[in-house]
Amino acid sequence: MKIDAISVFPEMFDSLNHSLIGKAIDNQLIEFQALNPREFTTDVHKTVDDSPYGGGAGMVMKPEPLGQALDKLVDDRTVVIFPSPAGKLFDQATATKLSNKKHLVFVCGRYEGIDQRVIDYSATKAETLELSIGDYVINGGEMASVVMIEAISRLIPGVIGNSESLVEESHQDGLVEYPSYTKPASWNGLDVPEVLLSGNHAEIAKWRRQQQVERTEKNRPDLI
Ligand code: JBK
Repeated sequence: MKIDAISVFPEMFDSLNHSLIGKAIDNQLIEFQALNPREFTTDVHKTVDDSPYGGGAGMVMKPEPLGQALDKLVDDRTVVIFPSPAGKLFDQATATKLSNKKHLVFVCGRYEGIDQRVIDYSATKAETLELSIGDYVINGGEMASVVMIEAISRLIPGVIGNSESLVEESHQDGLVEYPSYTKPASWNGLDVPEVLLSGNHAEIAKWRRQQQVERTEKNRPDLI
């Protein structure tokens, strides 16, 4: 898969060069590049933002540099993603769908957002999605893109070694994970649940499923 990001802070994507995703980039399972829209400015100050029409606080990202960056990267097989708190919620189902695509472009807004015409223009060229990673305020689309890229990349065959570790993990089956334990069996007066030491695999599976249901009911009733 090819993944591009358009961002005035391309260094914020350096974290992708570490860990499993970094290895997938090294192995050419994933090809990642970050492009700075300042490269497409023509004024001495390399201006990428301006004050909003209609007034209000903050600055809005100008359409021309982002539009030119899109022109350079996007074709009709690309999926363009605008991380935004105004977007649809990005979830595991979205990650799975996007992991089957050939080319993703993440367009990162800073400041108060992006001129709406950039999103409308993108939609004339390619499938275009506004996606939110959650209901909180961060300073731009970069870290939201990194989160989505990690969630998507790990679903690409070969990126994660053990396919079972993919299936077993949270949310794939609509419940949160069961609690995990390792040695020692007793630590600081806290004991590993007896059943996990029993060797009875049917009982262990039953206990884990019960734990998943209890934790989901307690912490994530919205999933039930
Ligand atoms: C948020 O994707 N998001 O959720 C997002 C992107 C950019 C700014 C934001 O505050 N929440």
